[in-house]
Amino acid sequence: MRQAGRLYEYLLEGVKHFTLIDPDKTADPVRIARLAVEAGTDGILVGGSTGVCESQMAEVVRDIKSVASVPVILFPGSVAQLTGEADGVLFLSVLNSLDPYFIVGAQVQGAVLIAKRFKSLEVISTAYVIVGDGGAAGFLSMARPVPYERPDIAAAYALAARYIGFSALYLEAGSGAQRPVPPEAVRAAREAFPRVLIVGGGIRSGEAAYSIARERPNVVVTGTIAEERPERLAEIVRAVKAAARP
Ligand code: 1GP
Repeated sequence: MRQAGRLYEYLLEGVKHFTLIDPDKTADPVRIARLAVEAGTDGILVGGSTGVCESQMAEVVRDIKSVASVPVILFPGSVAQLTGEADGVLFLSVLNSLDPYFIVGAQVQGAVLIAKRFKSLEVISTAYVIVGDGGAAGFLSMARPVPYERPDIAAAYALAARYIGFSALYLEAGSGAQRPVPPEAVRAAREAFPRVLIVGGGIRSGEAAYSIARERPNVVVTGTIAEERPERLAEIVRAVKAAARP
């Protein structure tokens, strides 16, 4: 079930690099947004697992949009991270959570907010699957992560996401993960899921980004590196684009 929205069409084209900005971890979101756009990033995700409320999200997204020429998309860690200031929202369901709240409970609350207050947001229904380390996202959403060495299980989740009808699938190793999602798991998910595939968590080098982008997900996400080693961002973006060439 593809969405016809402009943002969704944009996500579907080729292999892109997106930068995650977590307002709780970033002292200066505008600086990171500028840096990311200069490095050639194709979009900005805004969100985090903890410590961000609606008014802060609205302000941060507005500030980022004032300097970024690329789409800005909400990546909410909770219902409190919704705002109408962004171009769209990854409407996440943590498919491998053990707690129904993270599969559908938060979504019921968020859906009403979007319908009543944030109608302009393009909603991208996204199966969020935690892999390996999982980081804070995995821990807080009570996920049972897909083991790093089991691409077959990643593929099973991808198939389930496809048959349920999600428009996107996000394979998440967790922000700051020791290891990213293995390319084998990305390949298996790519074969099973023909819509928008997003991969992120623990990508810290051009080499790692390249080996993931070779499997042709639609979006490769990095967050932490822009904070810790901003000089590496351009190399990572270049690697994603190089891998995307036929
Ligand atoms: C987290 O996938 C993103 O949701 C980015 O992770 O901060 O490790 O780059 P990193």
